[in-house]
Amino acid sequence: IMRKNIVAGNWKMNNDLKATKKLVKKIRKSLKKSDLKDTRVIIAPTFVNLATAVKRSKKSKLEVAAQNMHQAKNGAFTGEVSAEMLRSIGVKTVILGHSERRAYFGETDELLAEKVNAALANKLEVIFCFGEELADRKAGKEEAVVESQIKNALFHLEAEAFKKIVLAYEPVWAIGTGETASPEQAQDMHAFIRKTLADKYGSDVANSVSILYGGSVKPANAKEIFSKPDVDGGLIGGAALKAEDFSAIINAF
Ligand code: G2H
Repeated sequence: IMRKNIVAGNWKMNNDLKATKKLVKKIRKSLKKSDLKDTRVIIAPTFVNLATAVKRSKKSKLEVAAQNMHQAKNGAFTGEVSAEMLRSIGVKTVILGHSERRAYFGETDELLAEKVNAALANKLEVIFCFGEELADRKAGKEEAVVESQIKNALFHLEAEAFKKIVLAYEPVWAIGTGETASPEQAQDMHAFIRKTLADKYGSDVANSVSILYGGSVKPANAKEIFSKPDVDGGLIGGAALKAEDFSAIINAF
């Protein structure tokens, strides 16, 4: 398999400047000690601390991503940040479509398609998040929901674009709730996602895209989840805020 394992920490709205510096330092230290050849490690601090995080991760394995961005090139969009701005401070990856963006900030598949286009046009890699809600799963509609989220936001792209796309399956019912999808539930959905990709773009593309699982991943469950063949890593929220937990998860591969 040619795809990479990825562990990405989504810090959400946590860590001020001082805490950012401290956590970056601790993560760098623990990365030095661990022997990770094939795992990419990414952190996503808040916008205000991105430049600091980029500077302080130089000459290390640690990569820095943004949690969001605006779809427009520039202009009268008070409070927003563009792909070009991220790029200009050395950010190479952006998380798009997180369920919190969808739920609290009204992000739709259509908007996300525009954001994906803007990110790719600026040579940013996209970690694209999606996942069903509890009611969808109870109704047996989880695959249909996930399929439509992926199709609506990504299937206008050429196959080539998937070199810059990482998928993150995050069942909403497992986010920050302490509830995790079972490794089997994650594997089943990841296999379905890969098949959906293969049907549209062929198996080479499908097999080269990393699919991360997100939702209450912690040191205690990471190993079993990551051991599944179609799970290529995790998007970690709460457990990414503690260097010890984050590095335990990284080393679960
Ligand atoms: C899902 C995840 C990170 P947590 O939001 O994106 O957060 O691990 O806290 O469930």
